[in-house]
Amino acid sequence: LDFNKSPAIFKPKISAAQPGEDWMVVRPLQRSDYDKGFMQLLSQLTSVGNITRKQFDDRFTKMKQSGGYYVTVIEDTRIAKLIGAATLTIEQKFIHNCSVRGRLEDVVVNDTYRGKQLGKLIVVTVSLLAQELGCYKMSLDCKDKLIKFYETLGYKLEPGNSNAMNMRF
Ligand code: 16G
Repeated sequence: LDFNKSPAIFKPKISAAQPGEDWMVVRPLQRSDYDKGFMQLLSQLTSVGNITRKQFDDRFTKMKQSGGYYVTVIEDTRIAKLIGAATLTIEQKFIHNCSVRGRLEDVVVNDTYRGKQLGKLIVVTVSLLAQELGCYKMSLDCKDKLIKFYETLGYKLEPGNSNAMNMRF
C-alpha cells in the first residue's frame, strides 16, 4: 500500500510496512488472535458478549468463506496482544459498472496506547486497501466527536446525502 496515495490531509510518517516502532505489526486477523485479546479489544468499542473460542473460530471461517472481510489488526509483539483493529467489508454492487463499495467498521485502538497515531495508521491502511481493491467509495458511521478525526483522514460529510439511520433489533 502506498501511503502517499492516501487522500488523508495528515500523511503519516508511519505506514503498514513501517508502523514506527519495531514492536508493532500491522497485519490481517489470524485465528490465533483469540488468544491475543481480540475480543477484549473490541469490547472497548461496544458490547461483545462472551465469545467462546469455537464461536470465534466459526465466525472466522464464515468470513473467510464468504470473502469480502478484511479484518486488520495492530499487534504489540512484545506482549503478543492486539492493540488496534479495523475492518473493511466489501459490498458487491450492480451500480457504477458492477463496482464494489467499502465500509469501514469496528475501528478500535486500545486506550492505553494513545498518542501513537495508531487510529490514523489503521484507518489509513484499511482505506488504502479499499482503494486497492477497486472500491468506488468507502463509507463509515461514527459518533459526532469523531467527525473531525475522520475528516483529517480524507472522509467527508456529504450534506443531504449522509444521514446514518438504524433499525435496532
Ligand atoms: C461505530 C463503528 C461501527 C460499529 C459500531 C458499533 C466505526 C467507523 N464505526 O459506529 O463499525 O459497528 O460503532 O456500535 O468504527 P453499536 O454497538 O452501537 O452498533
